[in-house]
Amino acid sequence: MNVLIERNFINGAWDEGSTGVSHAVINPVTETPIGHVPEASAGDVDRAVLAAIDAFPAWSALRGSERAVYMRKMSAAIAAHMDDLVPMQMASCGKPRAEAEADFRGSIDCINYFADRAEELDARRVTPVDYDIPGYRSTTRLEPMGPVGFILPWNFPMKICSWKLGPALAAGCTVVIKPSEIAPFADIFLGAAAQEAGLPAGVLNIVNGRGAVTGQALAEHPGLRKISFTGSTKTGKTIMKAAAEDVKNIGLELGGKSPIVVFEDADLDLAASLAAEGVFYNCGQCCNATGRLLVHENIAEALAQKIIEISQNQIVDSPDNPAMTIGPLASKPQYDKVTGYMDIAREEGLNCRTGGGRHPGFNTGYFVEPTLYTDVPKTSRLWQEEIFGPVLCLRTFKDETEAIREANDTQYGLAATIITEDEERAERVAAQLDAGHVYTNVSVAIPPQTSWGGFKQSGIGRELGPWGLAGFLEVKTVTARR
Ligand code: TXE
Repeated sequence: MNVLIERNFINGAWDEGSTGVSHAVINPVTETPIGHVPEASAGDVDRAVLAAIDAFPAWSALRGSERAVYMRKMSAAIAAHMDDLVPMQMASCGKPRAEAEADFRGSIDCINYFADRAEELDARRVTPVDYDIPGYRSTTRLEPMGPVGFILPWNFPMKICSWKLGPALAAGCTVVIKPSEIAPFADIFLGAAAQEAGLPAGVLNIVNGRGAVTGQALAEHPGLRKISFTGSTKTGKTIMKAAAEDVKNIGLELGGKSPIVVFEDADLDLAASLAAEGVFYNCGQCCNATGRLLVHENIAEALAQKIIEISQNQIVDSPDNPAMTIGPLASKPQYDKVTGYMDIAREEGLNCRTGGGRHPGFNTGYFVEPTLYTDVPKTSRLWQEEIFGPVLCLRTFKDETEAIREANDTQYGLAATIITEDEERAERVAAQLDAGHVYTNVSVAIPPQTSWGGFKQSGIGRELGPWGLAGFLEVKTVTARR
């Protein structure tokens, strides 16, 4: 099967769209197209939403255990095509093989996790309310929200889609998906997975296109009851305004500028390896990238030296090289953004300890050097803003109070990492950090059983775990005379 499908998927069928216009999807290593996808118009979005509306009554009337069967068939279809999907994802995102595989494995795990939740929902769907008011009795019903829309990013196309798709299908919602125009093919494959699973027509629909047209049409469509979005804070605000028009529910998983806080008692090798991984994984294009390194002043230089060594040992190359550890940035806009911050660093006179520019080994491709800046002033744009590249900024602190204050001194609040050998301190600090997920002495894994989402301008709502499912359910209480 060709997993690179250049179509929309509407009402169970592949669809060319009505505009006759398409755009190229670019390989970030070669800067040449790997395929094209149609630009869906507002009319095409409307057809997809109407299909989701039509499919909703029958899909939501199924038992959760019946929906779970379809969901498991979908995750099996993804697993069955991994050999083709992984190279396609490496070519469209520039990901190392292991990271591309992890995107699909994470997706399979997540869909299966929510298939289990769909089964459990049958017993939880209607529950009596425990109260004693003479003459009254109440029950609480959990109802699916309705047809919903997803607007997706390009950094983990499959996993992030599944964080929304798993709970939505489990709850009984039907969906319209708009993949990112930068890396759409993994998400478009979900149409093929839906066909292989025998999913009823209209339960899952896919419309391709750019944000300002296709995404905006989806966010504004009055037929949807929720928009679940992952992307930039700026676009999240635009979607929030569009959704306000008819008071849609929203789930926003937005950017971050997450701190990694290293205390004086830390295991320095562990700290260096987690700090490097925190900004080099996926070439730094992670919403939870720990780009702000806060280190106790007594160990800052020793830690910086270790990070410089790790940075210089990275193998920056095309994913075709099995030994590579860091690929290119995923797109030209992202390359321009990251190298733009490196230009700002030069203008601000930042102390660049390694890297700091385009990678000199390549004439084509969006390759940049793994980079470390130290003594970065708090006022620097590199300290304040999400870079979304392999760029680490370091500042020092004197004591725990200062570390917590500096870690929280940001508009974002998605994730945070603490490195210390003192478990009591780790718990005390974790409780005081403004972040949706705090890690202590470990890599930033996101199992589907946990929660994902941010404080402050990192978003609204939580994905994954029971909270993810709750995000696609309405609560209805029915009160009657006893
Ligand atoms: O994001 P956008 P971009 C951050 C990261 C990155 C920056 C820009 O800092 O450098 O965002 O990336 C759709 N109405 N993150 O430009 O614009 C768009 O088509 C409706 C963080 O890719 O947010 C795509 O499908 N939709 C992040 C999706 O929004 C619109 C992941 C994301 O695009 C729209 C990615 C509109 N007006 C980027 N405009 C994370 N949280 O993981 C755009 N879109």
